Amino acid sequence: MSDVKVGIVMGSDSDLPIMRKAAEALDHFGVGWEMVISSAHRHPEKTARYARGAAEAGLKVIIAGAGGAAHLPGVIASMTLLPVIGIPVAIEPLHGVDSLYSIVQMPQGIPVATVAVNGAYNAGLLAVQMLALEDDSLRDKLNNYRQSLAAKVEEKDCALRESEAQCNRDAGDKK
Ligand code: RP5
Repeated sequence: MSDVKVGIVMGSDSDLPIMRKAAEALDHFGVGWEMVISSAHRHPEKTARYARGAAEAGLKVIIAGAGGAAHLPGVIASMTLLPVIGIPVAIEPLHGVDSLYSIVQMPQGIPVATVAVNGAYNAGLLAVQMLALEDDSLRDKLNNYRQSLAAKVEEKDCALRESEAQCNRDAGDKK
């Protein structure tokens, strides 16, 4: 059985700097992924082949990102029952508003879970959360991750107030 659980698909290599962040998030949690360049417009046959074969290949989630008239996530979603997370990639001249609307405004019946413009890291996290539904160790890692986020907020709050004493007193209050 393959360790690759998430397919990361993008319309072009120009999306790679953004899409890499999805892989970073998955790496953080030790989730296996593969990356593919395909295109709903420039290579629809390849896109269809990939989407139709994804579940049988062992994938559990597909993350798809594209810019401009960004039909890739929706087209993939139409050809698989796997959950698809869409990433609107910001490109000139509309800076991602075009891709956001293209991806988020799916017709009823074929959902795509759309993250923020260039929100690839969150797409990776959302994929991990989906996989964690059936994986206790991933759930533990996600809990630790959330705690680390809260700890960072506390650190920043302490630094802002520039008073260690004040900070420690407040931390004590919460116990
Ligand atoms: C989309 O067109 C791609 O996802 C990319 O964001 C955009 C531009 O592609 P390139 O012209 O850079 O290959 O299909």
